[in-house]
Amino acid sequence: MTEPRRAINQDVGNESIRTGLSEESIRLAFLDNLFYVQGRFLEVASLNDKFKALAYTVRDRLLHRWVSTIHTYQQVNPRTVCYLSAEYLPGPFLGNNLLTLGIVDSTRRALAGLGINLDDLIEHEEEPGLGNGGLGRLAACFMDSLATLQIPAISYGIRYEFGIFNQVIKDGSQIETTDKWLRYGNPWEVRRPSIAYNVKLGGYTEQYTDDQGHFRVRWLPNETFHGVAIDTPILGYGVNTVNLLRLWTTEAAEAFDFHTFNRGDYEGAVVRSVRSSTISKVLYPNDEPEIGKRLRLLQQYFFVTCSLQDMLRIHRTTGMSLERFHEKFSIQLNDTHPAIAVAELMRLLVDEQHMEWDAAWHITQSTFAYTNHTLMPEALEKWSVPLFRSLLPRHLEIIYEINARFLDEVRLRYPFESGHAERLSIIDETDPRYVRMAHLACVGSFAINGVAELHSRLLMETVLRDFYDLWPAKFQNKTNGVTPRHFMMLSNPGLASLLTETIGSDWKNDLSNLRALEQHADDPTFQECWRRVKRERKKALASTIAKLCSVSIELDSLYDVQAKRIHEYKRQHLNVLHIVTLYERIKLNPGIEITPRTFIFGGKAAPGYAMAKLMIQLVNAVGDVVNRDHDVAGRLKVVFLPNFSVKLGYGVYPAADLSQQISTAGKEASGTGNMKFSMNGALTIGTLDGANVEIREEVGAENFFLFGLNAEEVSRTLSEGYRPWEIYNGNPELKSVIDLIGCGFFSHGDRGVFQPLIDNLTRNDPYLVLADYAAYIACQDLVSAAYRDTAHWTRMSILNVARMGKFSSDRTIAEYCRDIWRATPTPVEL
Ligand code: NBG
Repeated sequence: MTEPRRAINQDVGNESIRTGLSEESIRLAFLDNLFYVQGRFLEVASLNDKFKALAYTVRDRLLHRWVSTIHTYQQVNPRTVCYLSAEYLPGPFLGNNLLTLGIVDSTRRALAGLGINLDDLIEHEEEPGLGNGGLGRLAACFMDSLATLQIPAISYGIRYEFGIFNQVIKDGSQIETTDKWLRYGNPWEVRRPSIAYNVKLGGYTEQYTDDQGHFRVRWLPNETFHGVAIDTPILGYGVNTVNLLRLWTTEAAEAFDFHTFNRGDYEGAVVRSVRSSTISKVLYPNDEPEIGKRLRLLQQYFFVTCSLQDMLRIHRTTGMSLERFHEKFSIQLNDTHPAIAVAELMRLLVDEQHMEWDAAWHITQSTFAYTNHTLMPEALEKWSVPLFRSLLPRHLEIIYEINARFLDEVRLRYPFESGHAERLSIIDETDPRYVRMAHLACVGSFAINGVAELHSRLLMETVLRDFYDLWPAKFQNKTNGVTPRHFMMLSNPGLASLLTETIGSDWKNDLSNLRALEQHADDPTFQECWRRVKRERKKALASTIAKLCSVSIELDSLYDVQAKRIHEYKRQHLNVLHIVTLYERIKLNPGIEITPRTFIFGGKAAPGYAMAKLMIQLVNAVGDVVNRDHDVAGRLKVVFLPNFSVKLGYGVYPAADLSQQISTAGKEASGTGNMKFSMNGALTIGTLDGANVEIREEVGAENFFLFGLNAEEVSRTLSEGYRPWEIYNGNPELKSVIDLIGCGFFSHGDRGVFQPLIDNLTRNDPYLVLADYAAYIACQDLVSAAYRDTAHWTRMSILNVARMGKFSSDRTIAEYCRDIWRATPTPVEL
């Protein structure tokens, strides 16, 4: 048996094995944790035991930096950013924490000495799927950048027991299964039972006069439970700053009701405790929110009140007066999910801290800033007034009061126009009435931003136009970014070392330094290395695909990838129309010269979104026929990667040759996958939508495949009475493609399966798939031709990477700090 040595006070040379970074310290710490935490010795340890022992070993090193961070903050009392987000998608932690600590190699050697392969342990980790897509992943990139830029920050959210569902593909269709990410425990988190807050629900309010004769309101809820903090340390790259991801979980305030219990109603006694513990149970799997789900409003209120109470507690420890709350904290609302915070902070200040309304409102309006992430009208959250009143009666009163004062201001501003008050009101006065969360967020915030230039402009011109007219100075743009640590260094180590060998390592903390690559873009030797890196990643993805989809793909084919949530506006069906177009061309003309392509799809459909699920079925149905057809063998393959996740993404982005960013112009707020692909040397085929516009500006029009209507043309086309039926009839190639799908060719002769999709495209087509079809096909033909000129393609690929500096989330966070949060770096010494 391998003898573990006791850790505490155990030194190796002059290192403690709890904190040391040398190979020997890590090896001993690993054995120690395996024995004393997992209760195992090496010979009988399972893969999970080893993974956990290593995770604890790494976490020890994080905790050490965490304590130093807290000490520093206690001394300096810095301004702190609080990010409120209902979703986080951090990906697996092990690989990233090793990278940020700079101990990948020493750990690899330490484990190798024990006969363990580090990659097996990294691969074993299940990621927390606490988000749906771009919004949650953006929050995770921001955490990485905040810590790396040494900005004091707390990210608040919900620790869902079940995250985003697992997607299984059965007979070509999506089946959802439960995500049990906590099944084997989560070694990264630290539960804080002493950091817990009361959460009230329902009931009614009561007015009273206090001892000093002040008018007050109290809320008498009919239910109370607890939110408990569960913390995960987030270490910055190359620095000692450890920020906090603080997620709340529910607990019944009393384990069960003893009164009921003593009456002999044992079951009734536990019911209440069961009910409240369901609040943080499960993530809503819609990437655009749906209206009116009671549990969802509960979740939002739950995490918001715990977070605000926590900030008030921290604020008290600083000794600052309550009036200076907004000097200590800047709170960012990640979309409208946490917008109830505006009313909740007012309630805490006015009802519980007995502050005057005006003073409280000043603090509230100086604290919050709001980021909008979508223009889709159906995604603008609203809650029916009756539902709202039944759960949060006091908040409804507060919102009415905020609204009354706000509308007085509006009427003063527009004395002769009544329409403004109605349009701006926080309450939508239809029957039943609704609380408009975006309006609450706008009124309660000092800054409002979109996530890409085009999106911010469209916000000001359309959805939030009246607010923009009223308060133009509140509006800003903050173009999204992604972290190069996760999406280059961690996921594409081969590329990272090539970059470092070629231009030094300064790019890791300042991505604009990648510009230095430009001078190598035409160098044949460098190009050769570049292609070798890409080929390695393509090979790795091919083996993943072989494993997950049982399809073998050609390494030399063009990997044409679309990985993102499945949605009509993202237009995965446009992609499919192109595939079928190529397929038909080959069938009609078997000798035709075609650039071999592998079409790779990934992404989940919301379980209740029938059309999106049908799109998945279509991809698989087409793949099923194409992949078996000998006429196209070696030229076309179509695969759908099941259960796309951050972890799978790490394998996909670096392997892509072509990145599909083909949403209807004006619909995709920003996109962030577009950045991850381009940063890894994929070229983009895309519309002028979201951040595509800026990516194209940066990499150069000649290194980007642009097609399709722009946002203005899209709205003009729709307003002039769009007739997709005429386009279908006017384009023989398109007609034949749609007819091939419609006649059951891809569905074993069943004409019914895809009919809803075809009807939608030919009769309605709200996302202008047919309007953009011809331009898309022509552009894809250019892509095919370009891919055959290897040297030129490689040059474009290099230039894409060289010019992606703007899209580091470090740049985004630096802008938020400068223009919104007024936060500055606070370095931490060990
Ligand atoms: C998404 C947008 C994306 C954007 C991310 C991050 C929502 C509500 N919005 O385009 O669809 O990149 O937010 O900003 O999830």
